Amino acid sequence: MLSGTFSVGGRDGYEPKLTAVATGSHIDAIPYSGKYDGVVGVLGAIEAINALKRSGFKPKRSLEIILFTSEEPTRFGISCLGSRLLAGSEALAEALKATVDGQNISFLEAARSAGYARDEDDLSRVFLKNDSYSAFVELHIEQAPILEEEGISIGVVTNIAAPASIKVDFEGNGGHAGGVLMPDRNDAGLAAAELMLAIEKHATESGSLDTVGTVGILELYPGAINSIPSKAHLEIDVRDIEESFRNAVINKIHKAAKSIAKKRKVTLSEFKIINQDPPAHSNGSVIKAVVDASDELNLTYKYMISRAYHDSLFMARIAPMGMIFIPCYKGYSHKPEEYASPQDLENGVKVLALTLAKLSLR
Ligand code: HGY
Ligand code: MN
Ligand code: MN
Repeated sequence: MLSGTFSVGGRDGYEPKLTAVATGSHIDAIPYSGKYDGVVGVLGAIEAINALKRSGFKPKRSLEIILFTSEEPTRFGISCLGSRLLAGSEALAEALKATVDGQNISFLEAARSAGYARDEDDLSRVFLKNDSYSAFVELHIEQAPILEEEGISIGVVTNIAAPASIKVDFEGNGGHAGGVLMPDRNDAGLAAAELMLAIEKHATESGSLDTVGTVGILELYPGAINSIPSKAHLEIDVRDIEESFRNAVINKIHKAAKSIAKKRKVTLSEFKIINQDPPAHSNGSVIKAVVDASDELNLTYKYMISRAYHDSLFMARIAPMGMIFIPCYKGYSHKPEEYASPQDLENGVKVLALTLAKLSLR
C-alpha cells in the first residue's frame, strides 16, 4: 500500500498524533476492461489532497492515501486481497503462503519483486488495528446506471453487497467425440452447462432482486473440438445485499452440483468456497460528511447501495467507512466502454476533498 500524508509533500495534520483520515482505492483491473474502476479513487484522492493544499486548508488530522493491491481477483483468485490483509485476515495471511498466480509465481515472490515483502513470510505484520484510522472514504464510479438515468451527481453509499466466490470442478471419462455414443457419455462440460443454468435459476428465484449469480470463468479440458470434456472448471460469483439470501443460493447451487454430478455420472471433484463475506454498512458520521459536502457544493445526491464490492468492504472492519459514487456512462464497468465525464470526475473529487477536510477537523 502506498500512503502519502496530507499534502503529498510531507505536511501532516497540525495534530499528527491523532489518527489519520484515509482515502484511496485500487488501480488493478480485470482483463479487457475499463480505465476508471478504482483509478478514479486513487487519482481523485491525490487531486483532492492537492486541492486542499492549494487552498491553504490546514487539516487537524493527517490525511493518507492508500493504494490497495489486487482488489480484483484476477491474479491470485482472491478479491480485495490487499484490503483483506490490512483488515487482519489470519486465514488469508496463511493461505497466501501457498497461493500462486497463473504463472506459478507465489504471492510472496510477487510481493518481494514489487519491493513490499521482507524475507519473512509473516504477512500478519501488515494487519491494521481497529483504531488505525479515524475514517476511510473511497471515491468510485457507480458501476451501475442509476445516477446517470436519474441525473443525480453524487451517490452516497449506505452499504456494500456481500460477495462470495466458488470454484467448481466436474470430472468425467472424456473420450473420442466420434467413437463414444451419446448414451455412453459422462460429459463434464454438459454438467457444467447444466449447473450454470441452475445458478441462473436459483439467483433469479431467490426472492430478492439483489441476488446475482455469474459464471465468469469456464474452462473445458482437454479443450479440443473432437474430445468429450473430461474436466470442466467453473468459477462462480454470487452476491446479495442480504447475506441470508446469498447464502441460501450458495446452498442450492451446492445441492444442484451434487445432483447433476450423480445424474450425469461425473465426479464433483471440487466445490470450494473461496470467500463468503458479510456486507458492510457505511458509518453514519462519514455519510453525513459526504452529504454536507454535496449540499455545500450544490450537488444533487442519492443514498444508494453498492452491488459492486470495494476495498471499503474490508476497511469498514477497522475504520468508520464511507463511499462517494459518481455516475458512469450507461453504468458500464468491467468492459472497455467504461467512462466517467470530466464534470462528474470534478464533482467527485470536490466532494471527496470537502469530506476529507470535514473529517480531518473532527
Ligand atoms: O467485482 C466487483 O464488484 C469489483 O468491481 N471488483
Ligand atoms: Mn472492479
Ligand atoms: Mn473497483
